[in-house]
Amino acid sequence: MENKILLIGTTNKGKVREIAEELKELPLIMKDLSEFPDISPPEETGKSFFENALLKARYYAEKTGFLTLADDSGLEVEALGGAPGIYSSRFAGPSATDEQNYTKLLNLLKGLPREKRKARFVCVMVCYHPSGQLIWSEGVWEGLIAEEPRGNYGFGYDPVFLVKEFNYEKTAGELPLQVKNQLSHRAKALKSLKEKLRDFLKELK
Ligand code: ITT
Repeated sequence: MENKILLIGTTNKGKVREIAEELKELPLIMKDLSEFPDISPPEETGKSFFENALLKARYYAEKTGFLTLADDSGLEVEALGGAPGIYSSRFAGPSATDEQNYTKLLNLLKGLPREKRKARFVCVMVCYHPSGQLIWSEGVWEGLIAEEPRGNYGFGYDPVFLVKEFNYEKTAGELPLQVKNQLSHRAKALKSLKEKLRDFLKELK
C-alpha cells in the first residue's frame, strides 16, 4: 500500500509525541501543525469530547486537504461532578499553564480523603478525511488525584494523577513515554483507532 499523509491536528506537543510514537508502524507519513504556522486553532465550542474532536479534525483537514487525526481529552473528577472535563486545558483561565490548572485542582480537593479523590482521563479521537469520511474511538484511564505533584514526564495533569496499574503509588508524571503509552486513555483510543485505520486507509480514494 502506498504511504498516505496523516496530519496530527493538535497544538499540544505532549499529545503529538504520544500519538506519533503509537502510530509509527503504520504505512503513514506523519505531519504536525508546526508545518502550518499560519493556521490558528479553532474555537472549541462543542459540548462533548466527541463534538470537539470532530470540530478540530474537520477544521484542520479542510484547511490543509490532508487526512487529519484530532484528539479531545480531559480529566473528570468524581468529587467535582466530572469537572474540569472538556474544559481541562482552560480550568484556571483561558491561557492557564499546566501548573496553574493542577494547582487549582489540588486546592479544590484539599483535605478530601483518598476514597473521594477518584478521577479518570478520557480521550476521544477522530480521524477525518476532507471527503467527509471519518472514524473515531474512545479510551478511559482510571486513577486518583494525588495530594502533591510528582514527576517530570508527560504534560497537563500527569503530575497529580495516581495510576491504578501502579497501585496508586506512582503518578503519570513519573512514567516514561513508553510506559504511559501502554496504559493511558490516549493509548487505548489509539489502539482501537489503529485497527479501524488500516481498513479506512484502503477505502479512501
Ligand atoms: P488541542 O486542542 O490543540 O489538541 P489542548 O491541550 O487544548 O490541545 P484539549 O482541548 O483536548 O487539548 O485539552 C486537553 C487537556 O486535558 C490538556 O491540556 C490537559 O490539561 C488535559 N489532558 C488530556 N490528556 C492528558 C494526559 O494524557 N495527561 C495529562 N493531562 C491531560
